Amino acid sequence: MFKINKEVFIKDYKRKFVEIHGVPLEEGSDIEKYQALGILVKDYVIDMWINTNKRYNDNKEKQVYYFSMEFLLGRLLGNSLLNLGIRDLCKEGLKELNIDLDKLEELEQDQGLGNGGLGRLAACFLDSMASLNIPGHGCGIRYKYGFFEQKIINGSQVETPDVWLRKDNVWEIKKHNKAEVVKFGGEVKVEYIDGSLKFNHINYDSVLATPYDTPIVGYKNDVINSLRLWSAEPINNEFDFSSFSRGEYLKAIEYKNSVEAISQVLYPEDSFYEGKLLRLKQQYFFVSAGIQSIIRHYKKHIGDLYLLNDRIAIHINDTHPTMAIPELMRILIDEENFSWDDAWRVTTNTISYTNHTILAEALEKWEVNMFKKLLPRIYMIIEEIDRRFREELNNRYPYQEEKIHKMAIIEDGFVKMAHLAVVGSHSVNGVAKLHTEILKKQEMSDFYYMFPRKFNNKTNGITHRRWLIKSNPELTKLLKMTIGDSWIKHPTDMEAFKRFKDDAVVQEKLSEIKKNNKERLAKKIKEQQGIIVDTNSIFDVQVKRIHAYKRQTLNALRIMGIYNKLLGDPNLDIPPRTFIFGGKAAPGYYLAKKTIELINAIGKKINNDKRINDKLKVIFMENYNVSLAELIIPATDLSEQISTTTKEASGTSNMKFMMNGAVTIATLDGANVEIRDEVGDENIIIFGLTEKEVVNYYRNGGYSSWAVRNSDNRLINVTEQLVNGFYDQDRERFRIIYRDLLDYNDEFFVLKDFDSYMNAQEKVDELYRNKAKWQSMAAVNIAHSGIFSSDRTIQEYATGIWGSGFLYKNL
Ligand code: 26Q
Repeated sequence: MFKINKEVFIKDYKRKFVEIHGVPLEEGSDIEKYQALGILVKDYVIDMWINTNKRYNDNKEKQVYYFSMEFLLGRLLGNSLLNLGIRDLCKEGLKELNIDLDKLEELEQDQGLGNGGLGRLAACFLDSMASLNIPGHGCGIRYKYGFFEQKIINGSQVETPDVWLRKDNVWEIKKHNKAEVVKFGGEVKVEYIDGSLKFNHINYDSVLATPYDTPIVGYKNDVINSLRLWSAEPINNEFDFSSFSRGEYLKAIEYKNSVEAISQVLYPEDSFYEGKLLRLKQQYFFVSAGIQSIIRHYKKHIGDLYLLNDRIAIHINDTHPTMAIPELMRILIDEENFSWDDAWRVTTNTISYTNHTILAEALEKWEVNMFKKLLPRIYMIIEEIDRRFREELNNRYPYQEEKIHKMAIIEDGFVKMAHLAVVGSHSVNGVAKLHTEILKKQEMSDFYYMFPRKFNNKTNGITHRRWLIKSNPELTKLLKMTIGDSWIKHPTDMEAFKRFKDDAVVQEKLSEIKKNNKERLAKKIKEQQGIIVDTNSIFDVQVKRIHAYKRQTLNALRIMGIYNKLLGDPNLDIPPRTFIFGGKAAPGYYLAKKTIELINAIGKKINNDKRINDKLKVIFMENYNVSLAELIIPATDLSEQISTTTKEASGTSNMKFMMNGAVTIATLDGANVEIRDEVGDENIIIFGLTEKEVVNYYRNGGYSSWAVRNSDNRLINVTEQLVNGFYDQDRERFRIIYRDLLDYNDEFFVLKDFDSYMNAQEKVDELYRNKAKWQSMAAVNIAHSGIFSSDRTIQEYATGIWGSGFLYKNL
């Protein structure tokens, strides 16, 4: 294991500081101190990084490549130090130099190259692969601008660009010599040479893909894996002088801009697909660069491409990287002279696919004409995959035209990426039990009946190193004191903590820790918004992307309902609550943006209403991101997981909250089901429509949101308050929410679940009043959270899908 002592660290740090800044440490600014520390850590890591790669090559271990359009890493300094096992030592060393490590860590910009759950999952997986000694690397795009920053101005979301590279990124290394060329456009000339067809791609435009590698540090095991992110550059980084001489100066600049546009910005939509050409370019750009570099490395170190799937696994994070399938086919056939059948065998056995959503509006399909023009050779290959697949379907289901249309890859002028991903891979997994069942029995049932053995479940997880050890040091200490530290390597050992659930001393300690974490958050709220919140109140939190299916509106109507009740009876005896929201709306998602406005309007009214004696406070935290999550989650008493049943594939914040001792109020959706199974009905509060009821309504109708509203006075009041000037003089401001709930019959059953949700919240009040009961629930949640470590998830992927994590020396 990496070893260093404090004295050496201090010496190294001082030298590094002077070396890069050219001034004495005492004269340096905090940001310079942060940079010096980051660069020093990277120095420490470099030899291990080289050794790790050498070992992988020498032992010919099976390599996993995790392809994802998004990696939501957050900050790296603290977690790298933690995983190297030197964080405490550095903290002490820096203290001797009068430097506060926590403060330096907070200066790091979040690396926010992702939208939400899917991108953060990729980041947790990288941490777990490295920590479990699994040779697994990320492959993605180095967006110049990550996920936008959110400002709240007059209660509305305003987007500003995330200029995360303004200061140097100390973690990445640019690898000029590992650049790849990616080809767009042009035509394919087919020739018949020596008895076989040759495909010649001509007149294409070239783009240079240059990789930047970031070290992913394993937990105290000397393993350093890589995250490789590709940046798009013009082939000739200088201006093309031949263009100048022809007087085509503007063309040269246009070319440069159009190339750089490819890795310019992350698309901020997370559940709504739009068939934009630039998005398609992004997808092929990083997939092609990634596959080419994998094959180049493979040929150099291993050689026999017919054994590719024994030595490497390629995983695609949702359908966004599905072009890995035709791209690998292209290289094997066009460049390595494979027969179609051999190429298909190797490709399908190499690639595996995870589905993260069943929302119809999120399914990717690309217009054939656009696709063909941008990627003519890739399109030809997909056409051939489709032709052969249809042949198979014809044999299996003769004369069942409708079924064949439904299942085909190219249909109605579109390429359906999910169909390509299922047909071209050997494994298809969902991200929680219920989600996988829905995929098998409903959304993908035709495919499931055809390829039953491809389908499997891998319930999501989160890295306990970031989401517990790093973000909640006091709870970590309590766990170590009570049950030792074996859980750090074996998270399910946390179950031993259950023994202490009714221990008065431990309960007292749990409540003290929660209180301290709430104070930390309260301080931030005061700084951000100037609002003082009561840390004895229930911190009731819903943080996630703003989306109709996640039902922030249900939460908002609930708060309006409680407020009305309090106005009717100001002496009503209820525990005070602080409602905390956070999350970004896609810039083009009007209803979601209005939801943010509504929450802020409710806050403005309630927070300033003296009549209710500060019993309620509503806070919308600006710019929710990974770092803010690390602050909010440990301070939460009540975790809101209230999506319409069947809509949330898994959810992962639900796991982070329970691991930090929050109690969950939830519908039986996504991984909430498994959380309930773990902690038992007594330790979670479940409400709302069941899966069967929801499916029944969607299939057979029978729901009238007007009827539900008219039968409940609370609902009549709160819906009217949306449009009668109660929360804003402008009565039209929230009209769209009103109409969505009533005139459009409330697609996500907000009104239907209102009563059950209100009752569940009353139960929360009752439970919270009983301090012992509440802390015992918290303890049980913590104790059962180990199973939701992404170490467990990755172990399952490795053994069940990738066949990695053991040596291939003897092959
Ligand atoms: C697709 C095409 C064009 C533009 C954007 C997109 C796009 C981008 C991001 C579509 C979807 C996403 C992200 C989806 C996502 O985050 N899904 C979440 O994945 C989590 C990890 O599995 C689950 O826990 C959540 O339930 C699921 O919503």
